[in-house]
This record gives sequence, structure tokens and C-alpha cells, in this order.
Amino acid sequence: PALAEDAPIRMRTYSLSAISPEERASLLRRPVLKSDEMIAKVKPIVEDVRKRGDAALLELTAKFDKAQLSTTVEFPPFAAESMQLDPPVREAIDVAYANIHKFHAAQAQNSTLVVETMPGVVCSRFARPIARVGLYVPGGTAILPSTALMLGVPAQVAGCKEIVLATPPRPDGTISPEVMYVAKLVGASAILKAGGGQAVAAMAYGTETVPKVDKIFGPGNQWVTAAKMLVQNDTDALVSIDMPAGPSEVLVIADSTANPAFVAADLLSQAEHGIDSQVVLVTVNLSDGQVAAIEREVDAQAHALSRVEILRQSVAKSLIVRTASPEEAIAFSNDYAPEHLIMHLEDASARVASVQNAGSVFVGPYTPESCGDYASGTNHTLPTNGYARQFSGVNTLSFQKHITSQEITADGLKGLGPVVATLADCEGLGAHANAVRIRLRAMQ
Ligand code: HSO
Ligand code: ZN
Repeated sequence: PALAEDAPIRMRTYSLSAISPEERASLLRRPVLKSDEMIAKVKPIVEDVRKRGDAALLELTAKFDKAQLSTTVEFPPFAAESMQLDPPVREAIDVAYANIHKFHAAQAQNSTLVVETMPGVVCSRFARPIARVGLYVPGGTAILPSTALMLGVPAQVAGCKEIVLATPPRPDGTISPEVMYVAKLVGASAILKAGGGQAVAAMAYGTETVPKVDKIFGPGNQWVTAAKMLVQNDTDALVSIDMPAGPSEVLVIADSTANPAFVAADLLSQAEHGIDSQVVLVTVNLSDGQVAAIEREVDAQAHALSRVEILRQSVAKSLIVRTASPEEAIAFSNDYAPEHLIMHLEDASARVASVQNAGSVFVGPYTPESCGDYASGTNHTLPTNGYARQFSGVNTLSFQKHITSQEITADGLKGLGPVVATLADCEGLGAHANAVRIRLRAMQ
């Protein structure tokens, strides 16, 4: 139902001390994502691209993106006219690129781990880049050069040989100059002008012109997510994905030292992403008046923002949870496992130690999530939907895999061989035992 234009933009409020364990559990749950249904819907699209390749891709791009293309892929060098930017924008992208590069280069694991587990038994582990990666940069209601940076820089730093950047074209068939400029900076080897499930399918299987990739990264709408899940489960595609994605989220913890205007601004910055964005404010020992001050700020700032229509809907679905201590607030946050956690707390730095589940943490009054979204250096592709319990955000290691290796000396085998032969006998695997004993005998 349409919400009245002059209606206050406000969240629902709960007190943790006044609700049942069942109600608390329901506050932790995200709206159900119907992944089975979406996978069934996207399947014909994925199949079509797998079977008919470029022809299907061109038809689907004409249908969904209203762009009539003669070819969906562009290879470097990309035309300078396609990336003309105002100098301040270009300089801002350059600073963001440098910071993200610095932080992600520091994460690369380039040294070999070597451990002698027993005398003469040396085990090692080293990293290699995933050779071919596909990066999905969403189109939709906002252009997202920042997402191109967040996926492209770690791919570049990890040393991936082929970097295919997919993004839906504009109706005139072009890609935004900001995204094109980032594609050049990160050394993309191809631009796929397609979106949705069709782009994912093209990268998973390859087409006449689209290079097949080994791993697909990036956020996207339900179609993109469903297609990623589908191709990941197809052994013919032989492709993996970064993580399951859902609508964006932030959880903000605020005590009485928090500036209500800053808190409201942080909530709204995440709420503007889409009508399904989740924002949660967890207050610590705030009086009714202090909570009301934040609510007034949310309402006032929201009405002055360009995406007020999105905010009206996302804020209405959002929560305020009142707690009586920082421990209780952080425990709630750990159970919620937010994509982003912002701490407006007196002793915010010291409290980070008690964070168990979150995609990325923003500490203290001068650390808006916006900085991590764009340019401080951390990645903004983060686990949503509670997946911060078991997933890390995208990072340099997401673009590398590890190979283990071992080298055993003759003396080493004299020590370890009998152990292995005993275990092989115990499993009834005589050939395994034999591969050891044949050597032990030869050494006698
Ligand atoms: N907050 C988003 C990332 C983003 N913000 C892109 C602005 N541009 C991830 O949840
Ligand atoms: Zn954002």
C-alpha cells in the first residue's frame, strides 16, 4: 500500500527486556528469501544461454535491458571515449582504488607455509590465483563503480589471469563511464554487457564470445543470486561462487554518547539501497527522549534525501531494539550477524573484541559505513542474511586457492611408513599399505 507522503518515516520499537525468547528470535530473522522458487524461475534463462549462447544472450539483453546490441562482449583496449569522467570523480576513484589496493595487497598470501611434522616429513602450502574470474556489477537503481572496484582490485592483486566484468548495459548499449574506467584500472580482460541470470549463465558456461570463468563474484538481485546458486550446483559448469547474497543490512548500536544525527544518517545510508534493505538500531540504556531524538532525526533527514521513496518503505520495515547494557546489545548483534555493524559506543574500540559475527565493523562516531562502502580500503561485498556466522566478506584470498605439497626423505619414510601401513591395514586398503611397504623393503 502507498504510504502517505506526509506520514512520519519511522521504525518499529521493541524492548529486549519486555519480549519473549520467541519474539527475540523473530527479530533476528530476515524476511524469507524464496530461493527454491527463484531458482525454478531463472532456470529456463540459464538453460537458454547454455544451449544457444550469444543468440540467447542478445535476445535476453534486448528484452530485459532494452538494449539492441550486435555483440555483448568488449575486449581491451577500451575506448578512451567510453570512460570520460569529470576530474573530481576520476580523482575520487583513483584514491579509492589506491586504498583498496593497499589493503587487499596486504592480504595476499604469497609466501609458502612449510612445516616439518616429523623428522624428514615436510608439508607445505602455497597459494595460486584462480585463473578466470567473473565479476558481476549490478545495474538497477544505482550505478555501482564502487562494486567494480571491490571485486576487481582483489582479483588484480591475487593475479587472476582473466577478469570478466559483467554489468547490464544502458538502453543505448553503453556501460557507465565510471564502471569502464574501473574496468581499465583493474585490468579487466573482457566486459560482458549483460545482466541478471543471463550474464551469470554466460560466464558459467561460456558462449561463442564470452569467456568461461572458474568463479563468479558479486552482489545482485534475486535473479542473479538464484542463477549463481544454480550454476554452482551444475557439475557441467564447474564453477564456484563467492557467497549467497541477500538484501543489504546494517545494525547500529548506540549509547547515550551517540550523536542522534550521526546515528540516523548511518541508518538511512544503508536503508536507501533498496526497499528490502534491513536496518536495525540497538540502543543501550537510552531514555524515551533520547530514542525519540534519533527517530526525529531519521524522519527529518529522510524527507530531505533524494531516495525518500525507497526510505519510506525500507525504514517502515526496520527495527529499534532497546537494551539495558552494551553486553546485551552486542549479544543481540552477534545473534543477528549483521552485514555491517556500526558502534556508536563510548568505548567502541574496546568493544570490538566482543564482536563474534559481523561482515565488517565501523568503530566510533567518525566512521560512517559510507567510507567502507567506497574508499577506506575494506571490501563492501559482505555476507548478508545472517551468513556472517560462517562467511567472510570478499577479500584477496577469495581469488586464490591453496595447494598443499609434501616431500618425505628415506629416513622420514622409515619413521612414518609403519604408521601409514597400520592405518591402511585397518581400513582394509592393501594397495595403500603396499605402496609404503614396498619402499621400506627396498631400503633394507
Ligand atoms: N552498502 C553496500 C555497498 C555500496 N554502498 C555500494 C554504496 N555503493 C553493500 O551492502
Ligand atoms: Zn552502501
